[in-house]
Amino acid sequence: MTEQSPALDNLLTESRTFPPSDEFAAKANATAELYADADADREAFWAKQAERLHWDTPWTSVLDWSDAPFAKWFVGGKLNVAYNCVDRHVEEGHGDQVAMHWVGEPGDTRDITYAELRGEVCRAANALASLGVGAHDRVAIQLPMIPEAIVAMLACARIGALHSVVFGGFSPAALRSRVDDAEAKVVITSDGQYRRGKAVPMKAGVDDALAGAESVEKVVVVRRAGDDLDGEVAWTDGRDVWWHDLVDAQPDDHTAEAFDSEHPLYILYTSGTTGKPKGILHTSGGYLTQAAYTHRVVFDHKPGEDVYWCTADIGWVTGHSYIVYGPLANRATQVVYEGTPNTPHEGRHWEIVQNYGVSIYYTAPTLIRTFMKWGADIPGKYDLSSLRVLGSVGEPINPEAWMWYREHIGGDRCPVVDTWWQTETGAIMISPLPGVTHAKPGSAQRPLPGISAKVVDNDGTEVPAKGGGYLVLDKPWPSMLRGIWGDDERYRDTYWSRFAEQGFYFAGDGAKYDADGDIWLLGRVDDVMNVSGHRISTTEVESALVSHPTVAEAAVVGATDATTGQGIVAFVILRGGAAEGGEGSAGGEEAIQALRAHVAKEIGPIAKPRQIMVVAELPKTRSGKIMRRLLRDVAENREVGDVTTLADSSVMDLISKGMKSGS
Ligand code: 6R9
Repeated sequence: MTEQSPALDNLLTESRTFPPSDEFAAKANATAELYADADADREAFWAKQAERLHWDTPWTSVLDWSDAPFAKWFVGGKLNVAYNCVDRHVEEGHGDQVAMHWVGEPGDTRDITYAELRGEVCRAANALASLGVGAHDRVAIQLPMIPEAIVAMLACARIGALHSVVFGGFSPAALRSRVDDAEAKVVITSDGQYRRGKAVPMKAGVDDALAGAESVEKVVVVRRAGDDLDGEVAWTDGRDVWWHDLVDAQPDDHTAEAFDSEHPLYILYTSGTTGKPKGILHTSGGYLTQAAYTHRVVFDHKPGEDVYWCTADIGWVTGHSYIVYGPLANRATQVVYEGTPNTPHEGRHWEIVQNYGVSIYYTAPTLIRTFMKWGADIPGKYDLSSLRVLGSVGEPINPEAWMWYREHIGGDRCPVVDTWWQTETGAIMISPLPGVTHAKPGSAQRPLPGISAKVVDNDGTEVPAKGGGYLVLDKPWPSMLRGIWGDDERYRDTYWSRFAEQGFYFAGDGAKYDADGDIWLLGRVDDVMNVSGHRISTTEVESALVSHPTVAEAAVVGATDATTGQGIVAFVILRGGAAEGGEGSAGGEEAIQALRAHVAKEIGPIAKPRQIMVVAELPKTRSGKIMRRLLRDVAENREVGDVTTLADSSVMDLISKGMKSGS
């Protein structure tokens, strides 16, 4: 973070707006009155949202903030999170409703009803209890996107144990550091997983990770890849147990104990670009309240009518809040897909939307830009008329990608909701409300009813309309993190020290207001470049590049520059056909000059990239965030740093090679 004035040049000039149709607005879950209700009495507003859940014991007060920044919500209340997500719906007569249309990558499928899910979760809860897992114990889960992953999470919640889900593709070292930090007693994994049409081992990596891990007593192994794997699955007798041997034999009833509203629910480690990963801690009542509320109003979800699909992995917070807790608390019927979007073909997602009649689709900008790269003719081959709401999360969405999404996926009729939130916030914080908001491509717009956020300058003073600065959350919210596992000091330091005087939560994102007071997210504050004293966000230059017809995706970094402080270096992927220049080639000097001129025209000459590299892939984490830190290493001719959290670590080799030989 630089110490200079955070006033960002107001570079974007997006003026298109998309009001909701009367028909959508008439039936929408959200109404404009929600904002007024929440403003009139925030706590009463949140109490009303919490009342949609089943509480065994009612709370005595809504919020206790006396020990800030450690919040307590729905103080004294007791509930069981898994009961709320599963049993409740069965008891209310919806046992036969499909909870999950699961689609495996190789084409196998399973439909699981709420009654079946209850049986599975109860068996798994009994199984964990039989291994000696009880309330407050930690269970690490590293699984592919299979039903057992969701069942395992709910089984933990049911018995009051904390889950710590680790991405299926994370390295043994990453798994080990998370297991050690949380002192996990049990690890749940699978023999293997399907990835791009191939069965690849998983248990082998877990074995490597766990060598000498003292806290781990048992490893439970789901058989997923079976005979498709080459060779036997190594087994540690006494420690390892097959899921089917352990779980299938258990009774399918289990009495769910009610836990305190502040009982810990899970730990989720943020990818931690540097240093030790942070174990973000979430608790029960407030978290479930906000996950369910946001899922209902932001996606306009109607139980029994909609088919909902969030394409995230459960290893990411989006999978926790918008595959597991929010949708299940709201009795959703959802699609859960195991595989990659281009296996076996680039129309896989649209084929699934068509087959299951998906009506709500929630994904990340990186995937939308990938779809753009593949071309609009691919979704054009499928019937997407069932869709009615589209969501985006994870990064700022470029107006160009937003428009493409609305037009080619949403048929120009579906509202697009750009949802800003973080692992730490637990649930959506800033987003349009479909049926209410006049949407603007590229803007997350306003804090949700019940949520308060501001854009402030270095001193914590709110900036005026059209001003830029830092995004802060100035009031506690129900699903906020309750700390960093085992490190209260780091919690205070990281989030609460920057604006300690004002008591603001520092989100680490740059943002600005437009003339209407709507919020535009500009990426992490360390993604803000300083070129000759002008603060230019990487997002804005990326958006300008992506708005050029030849560019599918762009990543921009600031590289140290002797004259300008920082110089803008862009890495671009060209759209199908335009990419003929090939990996590392200049993609044609003329084409590059045209792109530089285009950025100058869109933003101003100051934003013209010093250098543009045409590449085939960009380095991304598994949640789809571009790791600009690595691109900065390349741009500054340094040894490329730690690549362990990349989805595909070979990408960096290709880019570095191209940089040396190319442009
Ligand atoms: C849910 C999730 C959090 C960071 C956050 C911000 C970026 C997420 C965004 C967005 C602009 C959006 N981010 N959603 N930026 N517009 N709609 O992504 O959690 O993995 O913890 O990342 O992601 O920079 O600070 P997490």
